[in-house]
Amino acid sequence: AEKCDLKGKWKNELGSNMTISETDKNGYFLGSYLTAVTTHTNVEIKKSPISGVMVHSSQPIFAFHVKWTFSDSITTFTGQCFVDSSGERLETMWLLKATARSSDDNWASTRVGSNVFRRLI
Ligand code: B9F
Repeated sequence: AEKCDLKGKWKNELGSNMTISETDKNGYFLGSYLTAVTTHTNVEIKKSPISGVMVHSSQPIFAFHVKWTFSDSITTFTGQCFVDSSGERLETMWLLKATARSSDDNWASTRVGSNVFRRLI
């Protein structure tokens, strides 16, 4: 299979966009994320910073987190880059932790899901 490179611009099935920078020699990278969706009303979506790490290989695994700048919440993503005839694809799963008002409310503060990203040319 062809090599998968995390660096560049990606879009997922929700329409969210992210840009990932060059990874350093240890696999660490930075980036920015613009989500297409939020369930918050009356908040302006802003670009939010990404920090992550990948394991160098032809179809690399990776993990990164997004610290949302417009809400008190963090999403972590883990996934793998695959290459097929239609190009590179990031298959991910995510956990979104919102700030709970109290420990009693904490049970409801984590969401889980999956996203597939395609490279933007
Ligand atoms: O909407 C989220 C949020 C957190 C606290 C108030 C609003 C922030 C944006 C999350 C975007 C997610 C999706 N976008 C994407 O590309 S990250 C995983 C998905 N992939 C409402 C209250 C608590 C959570 C939502 Fe909130």
